[in-house]
Amino acid sequence: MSKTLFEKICDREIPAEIVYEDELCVAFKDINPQAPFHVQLVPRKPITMLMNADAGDQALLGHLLLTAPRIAAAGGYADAFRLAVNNGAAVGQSVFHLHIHILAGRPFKWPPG
Ligand code: DGP
Repeated sequence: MSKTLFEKICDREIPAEIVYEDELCVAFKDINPQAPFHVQLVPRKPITMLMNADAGDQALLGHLLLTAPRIAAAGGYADAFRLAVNNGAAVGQSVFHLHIHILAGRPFKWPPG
């Protein structure tokens, strides 16, 4: 099966500004940032979307959620950041490899648009 775009970034086959990586995940700056700080945190495992994660991914998903705040803090945004996961094209998912948007550095509205 062909690699997803984000797998290629994880494997350094496509350039990206990687800000964090470990054995389970990679974080890199978004190519089209929607905030002064906009990083994608992706599991190395190419889960297409959150709906397709299963019980075997529990530790991985926990790891991602625990890692995201540390990435925000390393960027200087420990106190105020937003995490977002788009699940499905209808809500804006364009890359079908699970990713957590980490956004910070400007005011955010609620509810999101
Ligand atoms: P989503 O719409 O939720 O699937 O978010 C996909 C994000 O991925 C979007 O914010 C733009 C970003 N993105 C897409 N292609 C690339 C790329 O080649 N490099 C980087 N760094 N980010 C990308």
